[in-house]
Amino acid sequence: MKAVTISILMALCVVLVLPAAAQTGLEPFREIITDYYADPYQVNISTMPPLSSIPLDDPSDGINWTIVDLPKPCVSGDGGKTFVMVSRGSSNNLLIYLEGGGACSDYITCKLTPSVTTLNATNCGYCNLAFFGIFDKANPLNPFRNWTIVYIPYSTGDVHSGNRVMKYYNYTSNPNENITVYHVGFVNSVVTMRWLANQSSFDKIALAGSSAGGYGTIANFYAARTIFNKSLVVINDAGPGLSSKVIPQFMYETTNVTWGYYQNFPTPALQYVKDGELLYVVQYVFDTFNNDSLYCLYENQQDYVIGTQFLGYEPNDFREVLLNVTSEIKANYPDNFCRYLPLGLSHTILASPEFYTLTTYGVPVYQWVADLLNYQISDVIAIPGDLNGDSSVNFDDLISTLNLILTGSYDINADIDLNGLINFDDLIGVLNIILAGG
Ligand SMILES: [Ca+2]
Ligand SMILES: [Ca+2]
Repeated sequence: MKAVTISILMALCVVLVLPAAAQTGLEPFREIITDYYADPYQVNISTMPPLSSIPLDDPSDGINWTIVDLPKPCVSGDGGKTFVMVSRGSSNNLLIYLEGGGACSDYITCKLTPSVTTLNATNCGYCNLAFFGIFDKANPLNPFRNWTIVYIPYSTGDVHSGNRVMKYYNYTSNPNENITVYHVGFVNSVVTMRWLANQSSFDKIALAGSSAGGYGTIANFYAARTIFNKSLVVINDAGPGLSSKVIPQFMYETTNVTWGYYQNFPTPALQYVKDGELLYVVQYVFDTFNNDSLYCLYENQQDYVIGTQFLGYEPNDFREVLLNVTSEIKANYPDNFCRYLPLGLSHTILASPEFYTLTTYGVPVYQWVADLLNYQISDVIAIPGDLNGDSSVNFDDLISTLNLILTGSYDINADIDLNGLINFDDLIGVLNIILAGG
């Protein structure tokens, strides 16, 4: 399956080194239809129902969603109507969740996976999809059990950041084939947040998102902090805010133009971007609001979907960039920025059952999140070969690896070659780490 993916990506790259496809984009195969789609702060929200009219959701029987339509000009990526889902909780706390689901910035990437630009909603929205992980309200371990949860579906291909309408032409065969995409995720999310802020003053506010929704937390952090006018906790689930250096569709220069997100940030915010890495922008929010909010990232260090499929890195090269960028932000804002970085090729966790089972060095993910909501932050970063979490790789870890082999057990921190099993190769791998200085 990996080989297939890589060959698809290689095919894309071959196509994209055609002379017309300069690094700045695919002009003339891209056309801006509407430069700035809508000012989300001017959209009339008075047609939306009062939050208090939405039934209180009893958590004991699981989550029950209520659909709330977003007013025009909010639209899905194909121009159709769009909505949010609400589960109203008994506490006065609010979680806003940004759904994931890929990204696109040209004909190929938008057309090949229609779900990127189309809301695939059943008559109950996503109610039959979103009930694992943080949406499993029946689970007593769920830190959001009694919270009001607002789920913002994703179909705009723009990681919830955009405010632009684009037309993309088929540059591989028939240029008369084209697709129009409403990259207006930022309009939808800001309208949703304005509606909520207009309802009530909440005690605690959290903004979270998975994958594309994780990237979306970067684009919406400043807006959320401004609209609610109070501190908040942001949990970015596997949307590390890094850009590709080799895949033209997902380079910073490309997405900034096709989604037009630069229009949605205050001008000084994007001056924080370094080397095309958007994650640095969270520092602007810390600086602007006296470090009163938290921004924390969950991400697998070799996340195959983000690191390899979208950004084009070898897994361990992605790991290096991820650690470099996040360590710099951590050094700058030790009390506001934190990370939970397991080893492995996996992707998201917030909407998965693994939210309750994955543990790194004795810290379960759900506990790490629960602590964040109480403004207690911690960095949990797995080190290859360090099985006991003492931040060094030494003889104890070698013995532990040997024990794993003898008992047929598994620990990803000992799986040096990430092949899903612990064997002699990993023992040599741990030994080499020790010999290299631990
Ligand atoms: Ca150790
Ligand atoms: Ca192995």
